[in-house]
Amino acid sequence: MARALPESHEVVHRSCPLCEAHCGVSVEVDRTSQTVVTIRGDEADPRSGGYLCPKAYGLKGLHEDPDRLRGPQRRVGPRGDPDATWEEIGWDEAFDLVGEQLRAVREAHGPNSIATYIGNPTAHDLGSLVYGQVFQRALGTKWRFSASSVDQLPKMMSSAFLYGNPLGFPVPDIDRTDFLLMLGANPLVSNGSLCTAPDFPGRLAKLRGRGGRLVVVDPRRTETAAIADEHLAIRPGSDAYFLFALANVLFEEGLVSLGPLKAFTNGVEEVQTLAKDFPPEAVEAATGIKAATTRRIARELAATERAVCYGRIGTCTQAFGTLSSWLVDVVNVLSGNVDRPGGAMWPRAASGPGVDPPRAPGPAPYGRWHTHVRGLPEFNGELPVAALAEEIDEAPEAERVHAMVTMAGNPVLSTPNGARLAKAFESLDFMVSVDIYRNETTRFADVILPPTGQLEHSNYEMVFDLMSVRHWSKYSPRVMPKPDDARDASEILSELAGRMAGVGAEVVEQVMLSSLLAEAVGRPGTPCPDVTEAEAREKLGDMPGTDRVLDLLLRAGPHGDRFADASDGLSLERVRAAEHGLDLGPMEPRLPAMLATESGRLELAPPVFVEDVERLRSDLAARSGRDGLVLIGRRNLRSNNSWMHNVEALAKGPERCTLLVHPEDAARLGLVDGATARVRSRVGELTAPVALDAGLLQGVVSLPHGYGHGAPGAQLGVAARHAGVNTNLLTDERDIDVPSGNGVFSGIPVEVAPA
Ligand SMILES: Nc1nc2c(c(=O)[nH]1)N[C@H]1C(S)=C(S)[C@@H](COP(=O)(O)OP(=O)(O)OC[C@H]3O[C@@H](n4cnc5c(=O)[nH]c(N)nc54)[C@H](O)[C@@H]3O)O[C@H]1N2
Ligand SMILES: Nc1nc2c(c(=O)[nH]1)N[C@H]1C(S)=C(S)[C@@H](COP(=O)(O)OP(=O)(O)OC[C@H]3O[C@@H](n4cnc5c(=O)[nH]c(N)nc54)[C@H](O)[C@@H]3O)O[C@H]1N2
Ligand code: SF4
Ligand SMILES: [Mo]
Repeated sequence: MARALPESHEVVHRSCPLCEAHCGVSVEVDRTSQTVVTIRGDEADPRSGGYLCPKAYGLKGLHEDPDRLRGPQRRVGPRGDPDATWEEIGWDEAFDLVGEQLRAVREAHGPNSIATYIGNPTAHDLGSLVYGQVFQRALGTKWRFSASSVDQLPKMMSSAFLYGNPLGFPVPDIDRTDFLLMLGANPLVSNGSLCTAPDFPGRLAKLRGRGGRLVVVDPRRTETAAIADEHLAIRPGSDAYFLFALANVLFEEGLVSLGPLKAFTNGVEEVQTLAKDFPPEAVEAATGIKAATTRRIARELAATERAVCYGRIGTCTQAFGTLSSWLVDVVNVLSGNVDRPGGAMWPRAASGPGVDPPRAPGPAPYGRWHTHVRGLPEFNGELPVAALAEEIDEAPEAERVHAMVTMAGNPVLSTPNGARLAKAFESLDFMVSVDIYRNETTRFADVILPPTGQLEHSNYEMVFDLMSVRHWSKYSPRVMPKPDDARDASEILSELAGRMAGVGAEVVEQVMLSSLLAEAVGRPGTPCPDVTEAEAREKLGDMPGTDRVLDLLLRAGPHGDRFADASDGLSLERVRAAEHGLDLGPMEPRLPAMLATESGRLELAPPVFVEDVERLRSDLAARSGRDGLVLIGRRNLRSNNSWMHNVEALAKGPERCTLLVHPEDAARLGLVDGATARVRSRVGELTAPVALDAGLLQGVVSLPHGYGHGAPGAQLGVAARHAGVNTNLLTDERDIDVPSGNGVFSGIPVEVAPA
């Protein structure tokens, strides 16, 4: 029921930037006091229809949080010294200091001695995304790290090698499918990942309502498993066996049917040969899933007209992350469920970076350089963060990382062996963090540069246009006034880029615009070959940075107006005018035109993946000898990785950082509900309160990530009172998914005992 809005109040509609769903929020603001009054779900948003999860309400607390940094800070005292103090400094002084120090390191040790780490919120912020790239280019370093290598890097590998684009993720068409086989995802809590589908729970209910089936494959009976038709409790890290077994059955029972893909797919016979080694009976002990069940699932996949297999973080952050991610695609291809409604499809991203039109065909961006210590391969321009600490504390002096830049990341809590990384940070010559908090990571910085908060600048969810289940476009306007003397991420990063390149921020802006224009207009192969750069510039006008970039991307994008006045295609103006967002229709088939592999074909059996199958095979034999406890992770509806823990409204309530233990394991270990357990792994040890969970597979324990607050030097008053422990004190930086180098969080061998 609409209530009358007080005269001084205004409602601004935007997207919630806190997870990939990007639900529409309506923020009511009192313009007299400039305060957030309420946050509601935007019922007119075509994407989310009013749905919100509890985190959205935390946007008010986040905006008001007194601990959120409002201006640059400089540490006084040695790095890592618990008694170090922090002083506020002006922006010019901060930029000068950072510029001087980074240039000094670069001059002394070369560009690769400066490492960057880009965290997850960057993906949810257009300014950080676009200008973060510009800044990294100005630094000139190849030692780039990001949260991708503790997340979806294996899926990017699969997309790059099979289809020719690391960001061309096949998206499960959950709105039209009748059979969803979901591995290693818990969207009832996470709200979905690599699949932007606001109100994921509602969409799953609809799937079941139309007679469709949901099968969840997870070591724990999760919130999602609980509403599924079937839950298969799989042993951690064994998905590749299960998926190979599905492929095996499809081949053996003559159920393979590629449909139109047959005309342009290579490697099917090779996959068939590989799958021969993994019949359901041979992998039953490793997966814990009965052979008969695996056979039935394979038949159901093949028999259901519209079916799709979807794997997420549980299939990526494990020892066989790349193989599992690849095999999800293999199963979809073999069962004829790629590129058709109800299967796995590719959206045409309204702001489509590098995907639409497809990039030029070529080899996957892989292994062009390697880390110094372990020789781990680069992928898509970045190195695996599991190797970051050793690149600082173990690499030869001439090669090592001397300075660190973090942007919207908290790797001390979110990457394997966080304790070692924290120690390594202490030994740096210089560190700067672009972040809104002084936390477990940024407390090691010499300077922290905080950008405006999400409500204080405009935004557009560019990355997630690439993985949405429908074509949507929504602009998020600035909700709250930009405080005096505050800087947006775009301003901070272009200023820093200018310092590194020895030019002014204005020049950085011009160079960036020119390079974006060169990709968009004026020559064959660009989306607007008949538009000249001068014409495009004139139409874009001279509005501030991020908005102009967005206008360009939207207009040149697949739904864009291509700079034609008569067109009703997208432009910033049009998207902005639709304050609740635009629905541009369902996904449509895009193959083979979208393929950008070297051969121009769908490469189902890339050599890097085929080679790794040997490791999988030898592990199958080794598995039978292992019977200890293994650790997995989980997420909570009121928690967001490591950084929403300072919002009281979300942090309060029962202890969430508990060690889940199966009751029978607990009895054997002498643990009871609420007791304190000591957990030990190769790299570390911690204690955590025990919570019994009969929904866990026996032999598996679970601890959430993102906790372990209360570090000296951090400024997180609320989080410190709900500190919890850092599960990444237990995860092992040596344990990686070999092809991608991705961190492993699932299946960590641990010993558990009463504390
Ligand atoms: N054991 C284990 N570890 C995991 C995972 C797991 O499942 N288990 N999950 C992994 C996954 S999927 C991810 S994505 C990573 C996340 O890893 P990270 O990206 O390293 O960590 P976050 O917790 O997302 O931290 C975000 C940081 O950004 C800051 N921040 C928030 N908003 C803004 C903003 O608007 N601008 C700027 N500049 N800074 C901002 C916060 O203060 C915080 O420092 O963690 C990974 N780590
Ligand atoms: N509330 C909330 N929402 C979030 C986040 C958050 O921190 N809190 N983080 C966001 C981020 S950055 C991401 S990447 C997404 C992730 O989104 P999801 O992929 O849905 O992540 P999780 O909820 O961690 O679910 C992963 C599931 O994998 C299971 N699992 C663990 N090991 C294995 C295994 O070996 N095999 C299989 N098959 N399953 C396994 C776990 O038990 C867990 O249920 O969530 C996003 N949404
Ligand atoms: S699911 Fe929650 S956190 Fe994610 S976008 Fe929607 S409201 Fe925000
Ligand atoms: Mo993530």
